[in-house]
Amino acid sequence: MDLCNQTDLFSTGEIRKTTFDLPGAEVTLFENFFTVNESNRLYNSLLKNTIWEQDAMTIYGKRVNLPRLTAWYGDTAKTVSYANNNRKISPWNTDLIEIKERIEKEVNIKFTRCLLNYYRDGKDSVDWHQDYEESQRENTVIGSVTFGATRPFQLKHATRNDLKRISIPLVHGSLLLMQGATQENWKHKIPKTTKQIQPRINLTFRWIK
Ligand SMILES: O=C(O)CCC(=O)C(=O)O
Ligand SMILES: [Mn+2]
Repeated sequence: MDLCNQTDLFSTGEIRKTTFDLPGAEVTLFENFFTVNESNRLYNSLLKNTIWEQDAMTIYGKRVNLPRLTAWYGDTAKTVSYANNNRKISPWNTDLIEIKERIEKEVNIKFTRCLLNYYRDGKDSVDWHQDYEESQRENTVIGSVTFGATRPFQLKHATRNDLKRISIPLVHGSLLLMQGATQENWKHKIPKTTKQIQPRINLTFRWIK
């Protein structure tokens, strides 16, 4: 499937870098980080080859399915605690290694984990949250890659309501880097939409011991 035919939008093939001026955060967007051809290939391959799971969380004592499918990949066969579930980590595959190594050229870190999210339609979403455990949010890096439909990525300050929220459209083939104190100070979400939209795959590369 061809997800995006906007070849003339970035016809030079150049990466477009945007830095956001948010107090206590370092957020940078790279559009066209992957070319349209690479993005179409990786979307189709990840969709087919990822071991997608329906995870659940407990809210007021009730088990509730997450509104998206997820998968954990990474360096080890250890389990991680995420949304109250102990999930197995699958070993990196060639697609993930290709993506990971491209991001690692931009940041001085070797990622150990990747969480993949599959948003099947506009009803799938992720609510306000901060990445990493609270005690481990200082000076972190998240490399977030999008393939498929564009969804708005919203950011709001965790404690200050005098600061405006921002919304960053994450397009096919984009990389969003969140670094420094971003996870300590800001929350993020992907809202639901009633619009008819195509599916979207998001990958967040993380450094977790
Ligand atoms: O889908 C996205 O862009 C964000 C996903 C996310 O925030 C997460 O998995 O922690
Ligand atoms: Mn997140």
